[in-house]
Amino acid sequence: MTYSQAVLNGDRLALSRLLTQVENDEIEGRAALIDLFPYTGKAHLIGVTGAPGTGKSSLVNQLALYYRKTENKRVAIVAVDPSSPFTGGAVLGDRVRMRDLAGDTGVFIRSMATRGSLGGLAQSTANMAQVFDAAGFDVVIIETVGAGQSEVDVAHLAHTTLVVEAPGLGDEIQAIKAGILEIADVLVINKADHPGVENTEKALRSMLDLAHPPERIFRHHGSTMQVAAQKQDSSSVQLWIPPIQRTVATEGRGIVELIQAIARHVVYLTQSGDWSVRERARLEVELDALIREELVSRFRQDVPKDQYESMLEKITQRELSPGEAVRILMNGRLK
Ligand SMILES: Nc1nc2c(ncn2[C@@H]2O[C@H](COP(=O)(O)OP(=O)(O)OP(=O)(O)O)[C@@H](O)[C@H]2O)c(=O)[nH]1
Ligand SMILES: [Mg+2]
Repeated sequence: MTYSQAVLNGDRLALSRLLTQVENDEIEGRAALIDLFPYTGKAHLIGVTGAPGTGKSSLVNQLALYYRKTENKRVAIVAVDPSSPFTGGAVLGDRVRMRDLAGDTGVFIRSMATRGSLGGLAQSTANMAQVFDAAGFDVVIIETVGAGQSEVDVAHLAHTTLVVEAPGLGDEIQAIKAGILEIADVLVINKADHPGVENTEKALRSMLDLAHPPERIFRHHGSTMQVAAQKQDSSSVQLWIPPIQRTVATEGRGIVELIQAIARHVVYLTQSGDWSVRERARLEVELDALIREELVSRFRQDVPKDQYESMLEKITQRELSPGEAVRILMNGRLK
């Protein structure tokens, strides 16, 4: 039996091995993704991002517990951040709390061993999410540290992105810098037991007011796509304004309300058609990436290395422009 079949049958060991193959972009992993693709498209992908130490892992832990215990959903967690408690590098308190989930076969926790494998961090995360989706996990939670473009890319995989802030970290400013507010579907002020919650909420609210023009801009791989915020013919579909939820992850406070906010977002996505828009954008990114990769590899096979090198030399000497060189090389290839 292949790993894909075993994964579809619920074999956890096979799942674990397949995830490694997929993460390392091995041939077997690629083949499995093709086998599994027809079984994907059902899971709800939830991205959890935010500055280091805001309590993302603690929150993910609480969300997973709630989905398991109250909604009986199967939950997969992908921790992209290497410093995450899920990788085992955490303080004792965090590891102890992870025991709530240990031994539960409805939960699968996986951390990314490398930052940015061959296909890029976002792509390998997307591939892992596809495997979990096919394996029948209802919810796939992806934790990343919101620090740069790669995290924003990862967030774009998700149907629902939570941006986690904490009072008193000056992270209002960080949020703007990283453009992270733009990707938030739900804003979470965790550590609401700390002083300064009011200020953080006020700052976020005023930024939200600024950030919500009448139409929404959906960005992916450099191009910008305008998505009508409201369907012309349907007055019942409202524009989604990210709610601000307060939580104390360590005590489980605010979790039910956060879960409800996420559920409302799913309803919004479905009714507005945004769910399909996001699916399509994500699959388009994947398709384009694979096409690009395939074209480059065919090109490298067809064009001898010395020919390529001599072209490069001519370009360096300003005898040829890169544009002309491409035309010559491509024509040579196609004839
Ligand atoms: N007081 C308080 N502490 C919290 C809360 N949530 C998390 N913490 C603590 O904050 C620390 C960081 O929590 P994590 O869940 O590891 O935060 P993180 O955002 O995943 O951290 P990185 O993955 O390293 O970026 C831990 O010591 C938690 O126990 C909270 O709501 N209140
Ligand atoms: Mg973490």
